[in-house]
Order: sequence, then structure tokens, then C-alpha cells
Amino acid sequence: MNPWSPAQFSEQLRQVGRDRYHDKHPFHLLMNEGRLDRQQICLWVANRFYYQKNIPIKDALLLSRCPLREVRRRWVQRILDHDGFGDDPGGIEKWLRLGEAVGLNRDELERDLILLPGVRFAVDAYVNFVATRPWIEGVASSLTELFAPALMTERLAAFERHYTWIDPAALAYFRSRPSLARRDSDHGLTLVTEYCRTRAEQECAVAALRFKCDILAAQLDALYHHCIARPDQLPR
Ligand code: AHQ
Repeated sequence: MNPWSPAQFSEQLRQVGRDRYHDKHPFHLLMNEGRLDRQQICLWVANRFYYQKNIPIKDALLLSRCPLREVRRRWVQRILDHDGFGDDPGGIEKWLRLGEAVGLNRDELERDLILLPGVRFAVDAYVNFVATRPWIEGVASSLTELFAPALMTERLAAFERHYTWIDPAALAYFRSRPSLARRDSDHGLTLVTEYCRTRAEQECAVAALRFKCDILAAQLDALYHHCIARPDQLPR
């Protein structure tokens, strides 16, 4: 099979997002309509924290599997963005502050005391995928961020409009992330276009992105089941 052109390959990747990205998940739809209560927001913040704190672990594993210095010297920025560097406290610290603003304490978050099994398993599967697959498939799996800026912008507006009990300063992560997501997904798309040359390699990249969409959806499935779908939790 002939390889896709760069434009065709990019379109294949973007179609995955149109079909499967978690912006369309019922939990996010309820969130963005302002229909979640405090307990449901707390559960989402606590469980997303587990995803966020594992991102730099995943990125460090990808670095360890990538032999190309030119790639590593740019990819390393992702770790600093989350762990912080110099005066920048980093994204993980911003999530801890968001947790405190919704009524959680740092210890509950850091010790995974409110973590749902389905979220743990999905996030751990993402880390394991990057730890065991070729580095370029790890890059491809991060391309869900092609679709993240629009979702985070919609989410920020929803929080500012519907969840006014949360200190707006605690939404700093959602203000800062979209530009970093655009930067990172531009870099990731350039890498997969450059290093996925054969049709087989391109299809592996598309499969990796599809897998990552399932990782994101599985986390929301666990949250939706636990705090919405159960009969005693159905919206009245
Ligand atoms: O805040 C998010 C983030 O830091 C990352 C890193 C990236 C990756 O390397 O897989 N993915 C990602 C995402 C973040 N936020 C999610 C959201 O819904 O707020 C979206 C998620 C992504 O699209 O992959």
C-alpha cells in the first residue's frame, strides 16, 4: 500500500478526533452545560489529577525511548510544563490549587484517595503504552491535543458561567494550557509526518491516536458510571 501524503495522513489523524475525541463524551457535555454538582466536579478534579501527574512520567518514558537528541531537546519542555521550572509552578501545581478551590486537600489528591479503579487502569495503560511501544507511537498518542484547545476554551467558559462557587483564579490551568497544547500538537504532528514514512507506520500512528482517545473516554466512562449513571445519582 502506498503511504498517505502528508495532507492525507493529517486528515486521517484529524478524523480520529472527529469520531472519538472525548469532547463529545456525555460527562463533558453535562459539565459544559453546567449540570454537574459540587461532588461530581470534585470527583472529576481528583481523578483528572491522576492523569495530569502521570503525564510527565509518560513523557520521561518517551524521552528514554527516543534516540534523537533534536527530538528530546524539544520534548523535554513538556515535563517542565507540568512539573514546573524556576518560578513557574507547573501544571500539576495548578491542578492542586484547583483541587483546593473545589474543597479537596492536597493530601487526598497526592495519595490518590479518591481515585476510581477505571481511571487508574486507563491512565496506567497510557503510561504502559508509551513505555513499551516505539517512541513515535507515543508521539502519535499525544496528538489528542490537536483537539484539546477548543474543548478547554469551552470548559473555561462553562466554569466561569456555571460553577461560580470556584475561585476564578483556580482556573489558571485552563487559561494556560491551550497555547501549550497547540505548540505541542504542532510539534507532534511534524514528528509523525517526518518519521512515519511507510503506510504501515502511518496506520500504527492512527491506531495509537485511536487508542489514546479510548484512554480518555474510559476515564470519563468510570466517572459517569460512578457519579451519574447509578440509579441513586440520576439527574432529577
Ligand atoms: O491537560 C492536558 C495535558 O497536559 C495533556 C498532555 C497530552 C498528552 O501528552 O497526552 N494530553 C493532554 C490532555 C490534557 N487535557 C485534557 C482535557 O480534556 O483537558 C485533554 C488531554 C488530551 O487531549 O490528550
